[in-house]
Amino acid sequence: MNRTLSDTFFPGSRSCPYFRVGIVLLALLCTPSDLPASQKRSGGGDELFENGGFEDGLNRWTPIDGGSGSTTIDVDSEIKASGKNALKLVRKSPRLFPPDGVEMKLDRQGQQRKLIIEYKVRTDDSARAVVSLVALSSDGVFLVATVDQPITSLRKFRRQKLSLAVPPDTERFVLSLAIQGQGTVWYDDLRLRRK
Ligand SMILES: [Ca+2]
Repeated sequence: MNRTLSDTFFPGSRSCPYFRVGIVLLALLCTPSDLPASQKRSGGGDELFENGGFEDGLNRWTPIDGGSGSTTIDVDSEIKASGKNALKLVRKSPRLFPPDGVEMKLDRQGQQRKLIIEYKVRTDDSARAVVSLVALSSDGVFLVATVDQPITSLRKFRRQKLSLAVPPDTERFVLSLAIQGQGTVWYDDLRLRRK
């Protein structure tokens, strides 16, 4: 069962009929409540996550529901891409599912048709880093999701990019930073760009 579910998480298996099932399961983990009143913006159409660099600890990030119960979620002031902190996820379970991590709920800002998420990630041991972005309607119905390639064996921070074509009736998004397998994953420098 785990093997089947884990396969659905690979973007390479988008043609697999189970992929959508995996995404729906992911969306079911995302609740549309407790949305922030606003997100901090920068100029030029760019939009920054508030606390996307974890300089303010875990503020605005919440644990993903339904995890393995084997993961410690904290900030790391020793290993980071920039600033004084990065997010550090330490997972003991070697199983891939259920994934652990944190998520942030974001209101849609304007009528952009595409969102680009940029982040930096580092991994250790056999842990896998998986980032996903889910679009939800105003009543919390799952619309679409994009999932980045699982990242492993990355001893230095690397910049990654993930984009999402935004359906017209999107009201909000859920961004998830997850860990699967045993080991450590660090995330830092998250940015959101609109197109
Ligand atoms: Ca940082």
